[in-house]
Amino acid sequence: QAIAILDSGVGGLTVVKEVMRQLPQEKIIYFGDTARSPYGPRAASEVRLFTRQIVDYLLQFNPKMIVIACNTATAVAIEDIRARVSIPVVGVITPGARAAIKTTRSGIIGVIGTDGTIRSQAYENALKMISPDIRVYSQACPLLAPFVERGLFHVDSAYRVVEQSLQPLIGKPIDCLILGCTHYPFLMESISQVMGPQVNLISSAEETARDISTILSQRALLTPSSEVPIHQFFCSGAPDIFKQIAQSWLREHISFLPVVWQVP
Ligand code: DGN
Repeated sequence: QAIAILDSGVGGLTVVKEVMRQLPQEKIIYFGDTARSPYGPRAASEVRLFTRQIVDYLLQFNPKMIVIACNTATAVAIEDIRARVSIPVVGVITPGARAAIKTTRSGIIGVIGTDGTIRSQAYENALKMISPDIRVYSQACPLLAPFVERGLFHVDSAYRVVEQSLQPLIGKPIDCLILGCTHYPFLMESISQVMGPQVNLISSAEETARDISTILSQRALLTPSSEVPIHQFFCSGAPDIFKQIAQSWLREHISFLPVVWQVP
């Protein structure tokens, strides 16, 4: 049985990479909703509907777990999905918040994400649930995910867009910055250059993969290490750019078969 992982596009591949590293024997079925990306500017009700449609599609593969590797969808749809399926559903916000709390010394944390994620205040709530005294500076960066979706992470214009987007956080007394969108680790170098070495960057991918591992092990659902998985990737839009980004990001030869699904 596979782990089903979904995102609005290529962002969830940052979580896939970490799952492959921590749990190399687990089979992954990935769905990137590239035809309807970005999710950030959409109404919460629409993101909930899209997430439900993707989960319904993925359920045909009888997965053992659903991972919502999209902060925007986690923020508004995770409870809805949990109520609809009987398998474990893992999101990326609680793991990201937990990783930031472990890292911060000052208790002052920055969060960047899509408009939808920042508007939902899901990170503030998750951070304050773990540690009520934490101070949070949030900033929506709506231009970044669409840039990544086009495969433009190393170009000069990407650096300039990152610089511009992060401007409101410069000079704020934060000691760590949560990359509250799974697309942002693709821009890690530029973000780190703009924020400087005193700010730790937190990607929720590592901590999310750890949660996946813990839950699978608690439920005796881990795949025996002798198995060699064949992963499957699906995207709803044009497959070429998705395939190109996935192969360069995952940097290993995987059996790769993107299938275009025309979303309703
Ligand atoms: N990767 C998604 C997230 O983590 O929020 C959404 C990016 C987007 O669709 N704009």
